Amino acid sequence: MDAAKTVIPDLDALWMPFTANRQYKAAPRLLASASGMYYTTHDGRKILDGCAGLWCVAAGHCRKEIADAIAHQVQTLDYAPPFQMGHPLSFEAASKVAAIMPSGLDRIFFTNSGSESVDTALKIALSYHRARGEGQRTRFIGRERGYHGVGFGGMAVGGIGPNRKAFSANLMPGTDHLPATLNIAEAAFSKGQPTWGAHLADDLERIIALHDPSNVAAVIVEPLAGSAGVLVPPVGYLERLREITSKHGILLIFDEVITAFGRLGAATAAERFQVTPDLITMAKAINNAAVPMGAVAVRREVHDTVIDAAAAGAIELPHGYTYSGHPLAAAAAIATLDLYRSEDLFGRAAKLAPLFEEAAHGVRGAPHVKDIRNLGLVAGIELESRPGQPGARGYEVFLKCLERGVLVRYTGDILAFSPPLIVTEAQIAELFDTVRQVLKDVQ
Ligand code: PXG
Repeated sequence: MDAAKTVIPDLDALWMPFTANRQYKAAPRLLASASGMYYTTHDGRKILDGCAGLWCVAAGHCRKEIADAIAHQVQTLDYAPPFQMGHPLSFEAASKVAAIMPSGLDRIFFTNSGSESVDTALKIALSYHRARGEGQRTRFIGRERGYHGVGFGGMAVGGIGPNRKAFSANLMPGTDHLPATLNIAEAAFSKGQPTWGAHLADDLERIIALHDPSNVAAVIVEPLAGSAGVLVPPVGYLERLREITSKHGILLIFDEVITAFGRLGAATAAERFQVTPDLITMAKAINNAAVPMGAVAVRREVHDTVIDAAAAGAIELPHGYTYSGHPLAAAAAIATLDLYRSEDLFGRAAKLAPLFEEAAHGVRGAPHVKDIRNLGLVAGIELESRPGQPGARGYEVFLKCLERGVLVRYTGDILAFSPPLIVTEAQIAELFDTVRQVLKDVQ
């Protein structure tokens, strides 16, 4: 298709997700094609992808190996029911995912999104405690500013106020929240993990004591919080969460929807931080986002406990999706994981990280910059908000970067950067140079 000739379609019927629909439709921005590090817009402009789509296209766009695997699969076996039936690729994909998870987390449940992975993990946690005869362990603890998707479970453990506001009375009961770890007064412009803030994990002891440990099922956190604006865990913080949860028999869930598959320079954040949770939720880069897919990796003992508690012939976990382990998604996952390995993309992310860090922090001193945070191939640049207009400046920077051919993500007045792991040194420089220039032009 000639991208330059793409016509803008009628926009009315589509209710767009997490979008200011009226504002968008008044001045639409359409992407027509993509390749490697670049998108092409409907009017033929090339855009450097500074955020891997939405943190998900880790191997770069339209990779031939992945496209070929999907094309072959759709003509071979388009769909197979996943309940009481199977097809080889979902088993193969599970083995490949298990192989790169932390040691012991080698049982894989497939979903179609991060939100579904989170709700699945919460249900597995409840099922595990019930199977052990501790069915009273029903409480969950999330964290302020955490994002765990948009299911009722994920929203409840999530900590983003505006996402919860309209649904407040209907959220899953019995959830508490740890404090967020970001403190700009104490840790502004930290490179990598801040040294301030490990003590915030001690709040977990307080919350657990309030409800009694015997009532708490699981703690869920993003090891590095992405959506709420790149919150890097303080040194020692995740270790402390692990210590406290283990002490009280509480499961620890890492929501790695953003961090899994190389983003931090290792297969998982768990590996990067050397802290092993009991469950890991993932999605996005699991198959380079070519077909919707998510998964939960489960510690074998947790899996075996649920499986072994059921009567012979009984369905052990009454949970699953029509598209769990979909043949196209599984084919894409196998091809993607092979690409990650053959091109050593996780290693590449680790090697580029110091340069990426320098480039991101090179924006320090530009107008409006309040904080810069980074780890692996993730960076966040927090801007001072315009008085009385939170988010307006972030939106304007996003638009102006796009005009100059660079796609960045913004959340309120925080800019987020998470390029595909194939990004070059020159493209990293272009990304942050563009932002620096744009900041000079923004009120
Ligand atoms: N958990 C985490 C940690 C996420 O980042 C989800 C769950 C939900 O995944 P699904 O696939 O249901 O959307 C996410 C999603 C952003 C942004 O700009 C981040 C996400 C989604 C959309 C935008 O930061 N993360």
